[in-house]
Formats: sequence, structure tokens, C-alpha cells
Amino acid sequence: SLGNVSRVSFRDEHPDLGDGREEILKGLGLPQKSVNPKWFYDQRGSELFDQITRLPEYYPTRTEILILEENRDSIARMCGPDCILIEPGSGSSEKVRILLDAMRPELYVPIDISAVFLQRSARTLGEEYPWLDIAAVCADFNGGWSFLEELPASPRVVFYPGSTIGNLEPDLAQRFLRGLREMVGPDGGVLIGVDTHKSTDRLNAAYNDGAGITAEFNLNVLRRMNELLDASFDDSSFSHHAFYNEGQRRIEMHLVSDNAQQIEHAGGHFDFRAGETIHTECSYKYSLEDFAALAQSAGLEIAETWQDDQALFSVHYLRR
Ligand code: AVJ
Repeated sequence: SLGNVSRVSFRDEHPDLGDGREEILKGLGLPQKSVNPKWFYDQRGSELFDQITRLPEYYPTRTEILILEENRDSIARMCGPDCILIEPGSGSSEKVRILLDAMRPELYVPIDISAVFLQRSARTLGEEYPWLDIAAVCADFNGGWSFLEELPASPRVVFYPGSTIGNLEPDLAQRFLRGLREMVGPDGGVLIGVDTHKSTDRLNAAYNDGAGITAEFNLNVLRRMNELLDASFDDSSFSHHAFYNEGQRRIEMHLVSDNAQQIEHAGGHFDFRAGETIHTECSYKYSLEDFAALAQSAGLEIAETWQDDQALFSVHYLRR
């Protein structure tokens, strides 16, 4: 940083968001209709998710923050004093502040697909941490990390909190971790938050809150479908359904068509049988053994794990 003013740079890779129409039509044309959970997060969806993180039944966010706060010094030691801290899907960068109170990375690289949100969050962070250099990059990292080539040679640590990895099917989770292994190199690591496998009752409650916010969050994606496809989904004829699929160790969220119905859209129509569902999200849960096996399959080992005293959530440090 230039003395006591942080350098905040911003680069826009102009990620091709596409209009998603083709991908969505494909998913809604499958025998088990499905929609990618990334479509949840329009303005309304992001506000609803923010409310979810504060619900009494939804333990993951507050538990992860507690783990990071209580273990920030040993986490900082694991990451090393002068690492480059890279955060894919950085959003409001609110969790990284916990780490910045215990470590001084040489550079912080927030990556997000929303340019406006990224710029605003990076600027605010730079004001709060004047010693921190920030290189914000607007990119879609699902296409790989080639946009990160010209970083300084310091050790790279990827910070990937929130159990976001739980949204990926196991084979894609393995591929994602393999990509991180490649990008961080032999002297780098991955600091990752993972929700743990636990009782079905506890998990079902976290996705079926009494206030109905999760139901609203799930149903909101129909509004998004109407906008993107010029469709006529009526959210009063669909119901939220979330359950823990114990065999697969994943929460599944679905929207159930309450009756047989036909939904018009710009390119035609969708037919729903009564009770037929749209699968809107998977949220995989991992025991320590499960996650160690996944990491190992990606060529990474768990060097350290931090948990809360009820082992509701885990933060792992992975390296080659
Ligand atoms: C942000 C994907 C980790 O899977 O728990 C919260 C999203 N869905 N309630 C999760 C979510 C329903 C959340 N992740």
C-alpha cells in the first residue's frame, strides 16, 4: 500500500453472463426439471438470502463466523504472513474482515461476477483497512483462473467460505478443488467452509424455517424465470419442498406443482403433472471423513480443521 492509503485496483473481465435462456430451457426440459441455484440471486433473492443467514434455524452463517473469529490466529498462521488472499464469489467481503483482523496479506483479490457490487465492496474495504492492497477482478471463475496470471510470486491462499462448495455435485466439487490446487501451487492453500453431515431434523429445520423465508427465497426463482423466459409461472400454484436426502447426504430444494398445469413462455410451454417438481438446489453436507476423501480425490489433504463445539460446521485448510 502507498503509506496509509490502500491501493484498490479494479479489473473487469466482462464475464459473459449470457441471458441464461438456453441453459434454463434445457434444465426445465429434463425428465426431472431443474434450475441452476445461481439464478436465485437477483436483488430480491440476495435480500432474502441475507435474511436467511439471520434465521434462528439457519445455523451455518453464524457458526462459521464464530469459528473464524475464535480461531483467527491459528488460521492466520496456517495461511502464512504475506500470502495473497484470493476470494472467489467475494460478495460483500464481510467474512474476510475477520481474517484481516489477524493477518496482513500482501494483496487481497476479491472476485465476483457483479461488477457494481464488487467495486463498492472493494472501495469500502479499502477505506476500513488502509494498509490493505486490493486487486478486485470482475470475472466468472467457473471458466478457470487464467485471468489471475500476473499476480506477485507470494504464496496464494483461496478463501472459499459459506459451504458454497455444497452447491456442487461431488464430481464438479472435485473438479473445482483440482482447479484450486493447480492455481494455488505447491506453497499455497485453500481455506474453505463446509457444512457438516448431521441429524435430518436439524438440517430439515434449517431449510424449512418457521417464518417461511426459505420458501419465499425458493419461490422467488419463478419470478426470475418469468423475467428471463417471458413465462407465466404463478407462484401461488407451486410449493416449497426441502428435505435431507440421507442417502446422498444432501439437502434438496424443490418447487412442487400443486396441480397439473401448463406454463406458457416465449418459446412454447412447460407441462407439469400434479406433484411434479422443479429441483432448484442441492446443498451437500460432509462428515470429516467425507470431505477428507473429496479433498484427497482432488490431490489435496486437510492440514487443519476448526469446528464449533457442536461440530455443526467446519473450516478446513487444504494443501498439496
Ligand atoms: C449459500 C448455497 C451455502 O446451501 O445453505 C440457504 C443457500 N439455500 N438456504 C445453502 C441456501 C437455502 C446456501 N448456500
